[in-house]
Amino acid sequence: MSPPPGPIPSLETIRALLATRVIGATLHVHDEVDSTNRLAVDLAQAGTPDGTVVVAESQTAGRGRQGRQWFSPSGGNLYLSVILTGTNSPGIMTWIPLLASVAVVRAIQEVTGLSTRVKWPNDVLAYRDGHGRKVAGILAEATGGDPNDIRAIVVGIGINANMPLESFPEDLSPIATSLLIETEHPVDRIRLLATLLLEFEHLYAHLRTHGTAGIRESYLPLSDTLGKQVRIELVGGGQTEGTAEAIALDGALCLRAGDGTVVEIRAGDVVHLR
Ligand code: BT5
Repeated sequence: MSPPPGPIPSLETIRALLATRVIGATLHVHDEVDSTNRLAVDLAQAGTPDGTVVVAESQTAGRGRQGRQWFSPSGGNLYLSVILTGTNSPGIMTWIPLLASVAVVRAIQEVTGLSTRVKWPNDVLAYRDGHGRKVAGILAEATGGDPNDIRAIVVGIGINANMPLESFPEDLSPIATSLLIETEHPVDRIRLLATLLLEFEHLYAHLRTHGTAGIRESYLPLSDTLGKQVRIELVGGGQTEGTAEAIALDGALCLRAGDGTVVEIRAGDVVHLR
């Protein structure tokens, strides 16, 4: 495998490759930050325009969901946050990470040819030898505090692009992977970024014009969870098991329990059982 390419290119180089009109029209590129999401939340609160993007070469405190961490070394991955201020309808929050996961799957497919799938709600997995390994993670956060009065949504995306296996910490190497590991070729990160933002822009425009139905339609064939027997580890403790049967109109996962009842899950961690 080739060594990962060098540091993230300049703002001008990235801008020259972007074909988007809204997403990335305002662009911040940093070498090292604590978290692009943290920075993006601050920018959103200061009134940055819809579609502002923050990109960093590395993060010292990359965030996952529920206070978890995102391993974010320098040397060839993508860490970015997109700030959305143009949609604040109640219930939209569940769809934004799903939209982002569709954009990630499409961009990876287009740039590397690798097919990936989505573990509900938004873990992007690459499959090899019957095992799915996480190649990208998404974290959507709302600003404003009140779920009925969302001012902005910050969508953080981390993609392991050119990270070799030996760079993963021990606890991640069995469950995580990178595009380099899966395809055995280094990926042009900036092309990946530009493609991702373009896919994101198309889906976002569609969402704003036509609502969530189209996003749901795009998401369903990419879901690796539907039809599977799963265990859901619920936010705040507890767990439930059943068959992942459908995605509800608001993006919730519908789970059919052993007794035939259907439960709708809006937040939790899915473990695929079979
Ligand atoms: C996520 O959380 O998957 C959301 C990750 C979002 C990261 C982006 S990077 C840019 C932006 N700025 C931020 O600060 N964050 C966003 P969750 O589903 O909770 O998964 C976290 C779990 O994934 C961890 O507990 C580890 O098990 C695993 N993990 C951590 N780093 C990883 C990595 N680089 N690759 C694959 N898995 C990882």
